Amino acid sequence: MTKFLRFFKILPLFLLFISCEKEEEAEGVIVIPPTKIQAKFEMSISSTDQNVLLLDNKTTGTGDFTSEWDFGQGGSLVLDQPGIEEVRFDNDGTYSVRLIVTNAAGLTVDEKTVIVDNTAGGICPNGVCGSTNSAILKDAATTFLVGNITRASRINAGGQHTDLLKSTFSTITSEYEMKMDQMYPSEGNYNFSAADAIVNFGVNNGINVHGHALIWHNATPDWVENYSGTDAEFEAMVKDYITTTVTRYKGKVASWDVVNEALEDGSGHPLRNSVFRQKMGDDYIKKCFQWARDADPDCLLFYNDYNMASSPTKRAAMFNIVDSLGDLIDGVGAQMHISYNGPSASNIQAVADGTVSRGKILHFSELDIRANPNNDQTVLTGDRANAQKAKFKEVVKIYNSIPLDNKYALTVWGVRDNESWLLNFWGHIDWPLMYDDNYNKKPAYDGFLEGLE
Ligand code: 9MR
Repeated sequence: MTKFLRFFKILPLFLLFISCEKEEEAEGVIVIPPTKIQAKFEMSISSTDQNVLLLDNKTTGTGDFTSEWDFGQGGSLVLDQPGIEEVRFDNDGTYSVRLIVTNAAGLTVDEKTVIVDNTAGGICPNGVCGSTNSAILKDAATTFLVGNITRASRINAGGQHTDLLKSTFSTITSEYEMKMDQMYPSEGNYNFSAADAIVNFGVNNGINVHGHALIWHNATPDWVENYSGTDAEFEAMVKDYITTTVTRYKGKVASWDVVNEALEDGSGHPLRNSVFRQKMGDDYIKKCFQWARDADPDCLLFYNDYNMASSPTKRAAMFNIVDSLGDLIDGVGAQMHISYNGPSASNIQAVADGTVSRGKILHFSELDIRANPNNDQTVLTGDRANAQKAKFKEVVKIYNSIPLDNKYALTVWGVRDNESWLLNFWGHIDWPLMYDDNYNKKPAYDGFLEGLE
C-alpha cells in the first residue's frame, strides 16, 4: 500500500478524534435535541351535513410546533386553528387530506383518504361508499316479500323511517309490541294500541303484516309468569288471549309466529320449561297452534327460532316440532341472526332444504349480519363492509332459489345500524344492517340485490 493510500485509511480516525476534541470543548453547554412530534388527526362526518368533514388535530409531542392542513382540494395550506376544523367537500371524488406538523426537529405528516359520492349521500364514512343502486328491494324481489321491523313510536313519528318502509319494503313485523307482555299487560286488560298503529299502517299502505309473536317465554307478562289460578284456568286464559288477538287482526295480519324460541340451547335441545309448558304440558305448542288456526283459518302459522343454521342439532329439534304439528303449521321462521363469517352457506341451505322437503313455507324472519362479531373493529372498514355484503348476497341467493311454493318473506331485523338490538345485546359497536345511521344504503344493500340476480 502506498503512503498516499495509507493516509486515506487513517483519515476517518483522525476526523473522529478532531470531532471528539470539539465536543470536549463544548462541555457544559447542554444541547437538547428537538422533541419529536407525531402528526395525527381524526376525522368524522358532520351529523347534520354529510358533505362536511370534521377534522380534529390529535398531534402528539411537546414543545412548539406548527400544524397546517392540506384539504386536498388544491388550495394553499391552512394554519390549524384551536378546536375542530369543518371543511366542505361538495364534489364527487377522492381527496387526500394531510396534516403537516413542523417543529425544530423537522416535519411529520398524517394523511387520510376522503371519498365523496353524492349519490351515496356525500362523504363516504371511513371510505366505504354506500350503495348507489337505485333498484328498490321490494320490486327487485319478484317472488317473495321483503320485510323490516317497526315500532308504533316510529310509525307515529313518520319521516324517513316510514318513507323507507313504504318505498322499499313489502312486509313489516312489529319489533316488540305484538308480544304478550305488551298486548296483555294485566289480567283481563288487553292493550292493542301500539299493535293497532302498526297493523293499520301496514294495511293502509298496502304492506303485508307479519304477527310476531304470540307466545314467547322472553316476553311473557309477570302476571302470567306468576299465574295464581289453576292449570285449567291458565290454559283457558291463553286460549282467550290467542283467540282474541288473532281474531282482532283477522284479514289484516297475514301470518303469525305462534310460538317463538321454545327450544333450549343445551344438549338435546329439549323444550324450555316455560310457564306455558309447566301449566299446559308438552303439547302446549300444538294447543296454541290449534287456537290460532281456529281463530283465523286463512292466517299462515309459523314456529320461529334462532340458530337454525348454525346448530344442526337445534335445527333437527325444530324440525321435530314441525313434524309433530302436521297441517297445523304452515311454515318455519328461521331468525338468521348471523355474522359475516358464519354460519356456512351449506348450513343455511340445510334450513331451506329441511323446510322445503317438508312442504312448508320458509320465512327468513330476523336477518341481521354482524360485521364485528369479535369486536376487533372500531369502524366499519371497506373490507368488512364487503364481506358483509357477500353474506347478504349468499343468504338472499339461497332464499331466492327455493321453490316458489315455499317462499313467503325475508325480513331484515332493523333499518339503521344504530337501531339494531345487537348493539345493546353484545355491548359493543357493530353495523349489522343495510343502512347506516343516516339512512344511507350500505354495500349490504347491493349484496341483497345481487342475491336476486
Ligand atoms: O329486537 C327486539 C327488542 O327490541 C326487544 O326489546 C326484545 C324483547 O321484546 O325483542 C327483540 O327481538 C327479538 C325477537 O322478538 C325474537 N328473536 C330475538 C330478537 C332479539 O332479541
